[in-house]
Amino acid sequence: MKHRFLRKLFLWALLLVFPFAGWAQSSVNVSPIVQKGEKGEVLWPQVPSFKLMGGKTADPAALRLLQALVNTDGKVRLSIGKRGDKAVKRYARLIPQRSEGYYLEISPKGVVIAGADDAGTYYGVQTFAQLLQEGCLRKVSVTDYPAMPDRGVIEGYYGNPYSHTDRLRLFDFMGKNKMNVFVYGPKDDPYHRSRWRENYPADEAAKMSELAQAARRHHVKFVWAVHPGGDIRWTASDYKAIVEKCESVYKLGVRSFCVFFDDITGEGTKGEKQAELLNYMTDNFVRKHSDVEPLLLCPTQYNKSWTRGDYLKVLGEQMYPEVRIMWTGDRVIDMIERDDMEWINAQIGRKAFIWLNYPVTDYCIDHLLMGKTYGNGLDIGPMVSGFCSNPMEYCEASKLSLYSIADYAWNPAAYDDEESWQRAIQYLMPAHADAFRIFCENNVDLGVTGHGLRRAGESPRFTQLGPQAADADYARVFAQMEGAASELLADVSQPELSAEIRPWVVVMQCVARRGMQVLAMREALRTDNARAFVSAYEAYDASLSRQRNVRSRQYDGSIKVAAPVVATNYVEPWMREQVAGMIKDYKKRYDYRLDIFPQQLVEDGKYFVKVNGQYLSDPDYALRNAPATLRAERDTINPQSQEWNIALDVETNRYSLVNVHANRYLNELCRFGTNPFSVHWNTYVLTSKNGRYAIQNAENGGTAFWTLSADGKTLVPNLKNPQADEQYIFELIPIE
Ligand code: 14T
Repeated sequence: MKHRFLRKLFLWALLLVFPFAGWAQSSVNVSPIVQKGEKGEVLWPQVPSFKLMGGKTADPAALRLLQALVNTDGKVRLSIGKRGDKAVKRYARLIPQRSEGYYLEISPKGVVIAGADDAGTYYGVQTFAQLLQEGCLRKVSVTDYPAMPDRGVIEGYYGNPYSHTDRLRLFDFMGKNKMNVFVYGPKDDPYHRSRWRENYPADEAAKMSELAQAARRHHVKFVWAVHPGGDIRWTASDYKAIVEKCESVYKLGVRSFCVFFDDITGEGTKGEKQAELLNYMTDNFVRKHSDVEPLLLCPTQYNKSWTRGDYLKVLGEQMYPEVRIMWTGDRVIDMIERDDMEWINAQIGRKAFIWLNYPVTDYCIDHLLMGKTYGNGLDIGPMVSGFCSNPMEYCEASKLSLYSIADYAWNPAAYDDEESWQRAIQYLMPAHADAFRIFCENNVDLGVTGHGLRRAGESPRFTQLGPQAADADYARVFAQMEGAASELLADVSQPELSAEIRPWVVVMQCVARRGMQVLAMREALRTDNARAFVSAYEAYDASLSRQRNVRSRQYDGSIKVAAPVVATNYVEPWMREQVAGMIKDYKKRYDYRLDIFPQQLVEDGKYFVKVNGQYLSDPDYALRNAPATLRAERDTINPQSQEWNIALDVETNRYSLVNVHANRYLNELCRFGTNPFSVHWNTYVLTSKNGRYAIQNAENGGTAFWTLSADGKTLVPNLKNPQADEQYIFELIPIE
């Protein structure tokens, strides 16, 4: 009672301050942001009961949703329908001439929800649903429509496919966020790819048909994709098999289809054959049904860096114009800009359908991508035929990005990545938004990968500390992190999301605790307390071990098991550097318990590295990607080009080799790396025998030993991995 009174009082107070507030996102968040809207005073402090007009003719999905939202046994008029329906006839001129658009009005006369079509009516109700969350009804008028025709999700990653409930929940989410297409193409569904010729077994067929139905209830087009390129031979029987497979999926209730030719080699990659197949399917399947949509194609050359020959032109010229073609941008993983669209659309003679490889993590599975969705052009709406996201195999966590992608694709001109991200956080974890925000802030960048995508802005509270910060400031940041982790671990409000992120939350807790121990170690050195230092280091190490044992999706038959990492861009390297430096310092000053630190085969320092009596050198530091070179003579002009800093990385307990002259490091290919240094690739295992050393790659870099090239002039990783015994070829000679 008291609560309600206070809310009323608050609303009246607001009204006094803003007699007629314009469309403000502050009090009610409508997402995606509407194209045009006005919001005014409160007309009904409490949501009234309505008298429904147009219920007989309106879109069934819209009606079902509406009836779950409001009472319809009252007096306030609520007219619903689409262009041409009697109930909304008087509003015809106000309905936007855009497919999936709608006009929504709340006035003293009542509520009007008038769609340009059925989807529009449904989206009008979705907007109404969001407005109702305020608990009252304000004067409102909204004219809204999407900028991009198809907006949605492609389940197109390698890894554990979504569960049935993941997909059902996703469709609900998509409806709420006005996304209208779901492309079903999980790489690890055998009936999609490896065994594409076979029909789904009964139990899976039943689920597929339930999915098609469920998608419809949320105005989501369910597009079933087939991936035949691995073994297709373009024979008459292949053509027949593909149409038969589509017919069998059609019988399950699916009405939209797609063919993927990505990530294949050989026969399947031929453009003219792919075009011929898609035309054949159009003639012999799509056009045989009145209710099947034009096909969609994912080409083999689906990004600019992979284009060669006339492949795209052939598709553009030979394939029926109604077949849409997918595109990931300049690279496999890329954000999309105006120039990219101009280029690809000219190639294929139609508007490309964007397959955005974000927030997919099948190539960096230890990371969760929870940062802002930024980098896509705000002006490409008219140039795309669709915009879909390939998400993470973590369906709930992916919704953080999907929320913003929905916002962007509906209304790119109004899109603000920061603001949209803040709303997404609130939407997904309303009960723990602050804790969840801290979690997201620390799961942003993905590190060095072959694809090159990086995401900026990780761990902002940490990076804002700057060089002048006191330990107390650091302590506050780590305490916040630890507090957020504990709060999220105890969450019961969002069980599905919490279960998915849990392994990363545990890791964040460990990271926060390690951070605190780093500060304790600093304090111990300052106060000359060896015992305190040792116990802080032991606590640090215990958290590190706990963190390293965390796994996600570790069960029998799991396709991808993750070893979660968090805050890898700034916090982790800082801790590593701090701890390494402090251990060095400690060893100089104390003898107490030296056994607890990582044992060093080679002390950190400057060395000559010799093989066969020759000096390992960096003779030309201007040469990018140059191989590590052996020189018989000492370099008298640049002596430092033959000096190496060898250092133990305490995190991985492996060694890095950095040339003193130009600070270039040797990578896993025994070359001077051009990518940023990464401990996961560029630290090596050193072992010794009779005073000689072997150097071996590890982790992401593989297991090859470093050996002499055939001409004896450079080093090369030996991929055949012979006995370690033969690899003790290095002499390490300390300098000074
Ligand atoms: F079809 C494409 F648009 C596409 O992106 N295909 C795959 C996709 O299933 C995967 O999720 C995505 C991200 O890893 O990239 C494509 O897969 C690749 C790309 C590569 F460059 C697989 C191996 C690669 F080397």
